[in-house]
Amino acid sequence: MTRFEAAKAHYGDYGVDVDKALNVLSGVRISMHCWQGDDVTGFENKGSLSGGIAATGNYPGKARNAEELMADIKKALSLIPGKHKLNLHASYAIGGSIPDRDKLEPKHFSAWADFARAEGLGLDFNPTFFSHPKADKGLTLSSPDASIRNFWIEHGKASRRIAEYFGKTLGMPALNDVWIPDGYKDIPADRYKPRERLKASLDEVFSEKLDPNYLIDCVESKVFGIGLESYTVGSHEFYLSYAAKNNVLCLLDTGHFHPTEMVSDKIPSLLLFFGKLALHVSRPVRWDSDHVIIFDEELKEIAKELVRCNALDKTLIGLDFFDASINRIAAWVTGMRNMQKALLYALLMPYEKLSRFQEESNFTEILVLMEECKFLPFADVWDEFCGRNDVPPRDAWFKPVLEYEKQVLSKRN
Ligand code: RNT
Ligand code: ZN
Repeated sequence: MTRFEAAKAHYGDYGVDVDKALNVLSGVRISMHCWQGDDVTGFENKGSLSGGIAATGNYPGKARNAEELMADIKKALSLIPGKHKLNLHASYAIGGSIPDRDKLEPKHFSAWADFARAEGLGLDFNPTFFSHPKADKGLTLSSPDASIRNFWIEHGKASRRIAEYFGKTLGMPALNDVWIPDGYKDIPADRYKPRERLKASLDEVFSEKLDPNYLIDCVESKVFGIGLESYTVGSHEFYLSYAAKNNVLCLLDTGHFHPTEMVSDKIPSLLLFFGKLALHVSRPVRWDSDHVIIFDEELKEIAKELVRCNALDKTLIGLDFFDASINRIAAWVTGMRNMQKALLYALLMPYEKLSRFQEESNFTEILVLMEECKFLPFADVWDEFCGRNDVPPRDAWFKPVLEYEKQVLSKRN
């Protein structure tokens, strides 16, 4: 009997169908964010990262252009089981004469569409409302200056068209995620007007009717940014209300809430009121919202909610972290595999039994069974999943990354 067969029998004792779990996991596409590959630099070369976010560290070998970024993405994906999506930012347009962001068009991203098609990937998109001279006051869609606001409104509209194009050309809907940095470092004199302006700007951004079969719109909230600590225009209440009233999604970035707030707990509530759910899975550490995701309690809890709410088909799972202090390909692979591990862990839990216990108020049984589940032979099922998908099991994926670092990354400077 192999370790996998033994594990399967062990799970079987608890009524868990391991093959079914593996099949379900095979169908889950996770959107891997391109920006871990180059510390959110993008291809415009207009200056440093701004907008209340920061990538710290200077690990050698970051991608300097589209060719290198694509090669690194391919390397990472070759070590991650399954088929996925790639999440792009507007600052990653490719070509000779790229216009300013208000004038971007689908054609400036056709090289990415070709790449995605060749690699069997879906695409998602993000307008880039930061790292730009017109965002240097930390205000974009909520700016009191109408010309600044209009520039960013045009950028928002352009981005929706690009996302719709991705959806159409790849035959898989693309998420367009509006996140803006807008906020104030110190206590504002007026919290109302910036939000009033943001609301009106968003109405304009979303005014063009595009095909919902290919484009999924969402807005992403945040609690604070670096240098913008006292007030965020696009707060959670603001966007949750906006999304509910305007038929767009409210994306939950798991790094964007107060440290004791559980994002997992928000999932069922949103699912009851929205047809779909959009996530940026990240890991908050003190002031930073973007550490590489690890296999921790909250990640497992998020995965459990997605599984037991039967929401895997309606959730757009994207990752959002950027660590510049470690090998960037290892960061991607660790995060993507951890998201999948958490989903597998969740898929291997005996929910029917646990939920019946809850309905019958058998709380002792729940405690005992949940604790036992933590010791079931999960790792053997994970190794089987890697094997079935032709990628290295355990930490065997790391050797090829080191080899690539030696052969390719170390030659960049
Ligand atoms: C910032 C938001 C946003 C960005 C990316 C790069 O706090 O999470 O999603 O991380 O757009
Ligand atoms: Zn995010």
